[in-house]
Amino acid sequence: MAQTTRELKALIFDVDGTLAETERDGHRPAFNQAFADNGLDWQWSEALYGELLEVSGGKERIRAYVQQSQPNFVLPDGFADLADFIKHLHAVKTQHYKQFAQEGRIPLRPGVKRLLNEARDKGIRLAIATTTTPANVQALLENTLGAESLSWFEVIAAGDMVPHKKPAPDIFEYALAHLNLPPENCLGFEDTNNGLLSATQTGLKTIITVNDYTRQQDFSQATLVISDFGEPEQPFQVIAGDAKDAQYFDIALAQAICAA
Ligand code: XBP
Repeated sequence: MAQTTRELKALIFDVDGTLAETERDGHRPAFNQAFADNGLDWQWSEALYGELLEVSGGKERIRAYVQQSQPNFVLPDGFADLADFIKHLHAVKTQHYKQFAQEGRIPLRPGVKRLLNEARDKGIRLAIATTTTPANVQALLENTLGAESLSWFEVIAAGDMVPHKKPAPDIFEYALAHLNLPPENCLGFEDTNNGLLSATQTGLKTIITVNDYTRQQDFSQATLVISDFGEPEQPFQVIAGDAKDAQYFDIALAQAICAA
């Protein structure tokens, strides 16, 4: 069987916490607003939300919270069962998230726009592998990079497109299949241990950009752990791995990591 050359051909990005601080700036306040809209006194503090983030998927997160913290919850009238009510709550939450994105409340993280544009200039293909909903990805990209940016990504693998959410490998496998590329020609980008497990199970070398929710997590399987992608005038901090003296994450560094 021919040896696969480790030439970089595509970058596969997680969204929440990687492209933007969406958990802090978007999802958590959107969940709380949806709870209030539905007469629930549930308020997810930053600390509680940090714990709840162990559960991938907003609908799954709400269910885990009810089971763990709301033993006396009574299903409101008009809903067939808990799943039906959670689906309603999540749809309301998604509307609030989209509104926050439209209001410009969810900016991209440092270096993201620069890296995406450099990849496009150099013919490196782009994909997304995220647990959030396609609607949320569209709202974030449209309101930070413009409507045409959706076409930059050959595949936007998101949410319920796959049966098992992160840390299962399904969503990254879906992205690789639609790129029709082996993992050796791609790099994964994540911010959580769940996401790292998902990406690395497919064989992807994975770069972690940490944030306040994930800084203390186990990233021992990551190829490189950095504070963020950095900018020429705002160098990143290297937390683990070999950044080859780079001051910020660019395509040259990505190519060197892929080829190593
Ligand atoms: C992060 C998640 C998502 C978001 C909330 O996704 O686990 O569930 O927290 O979005 P990723 P939804 O890191 O894979 O981008 O409510 O739409 O699930």
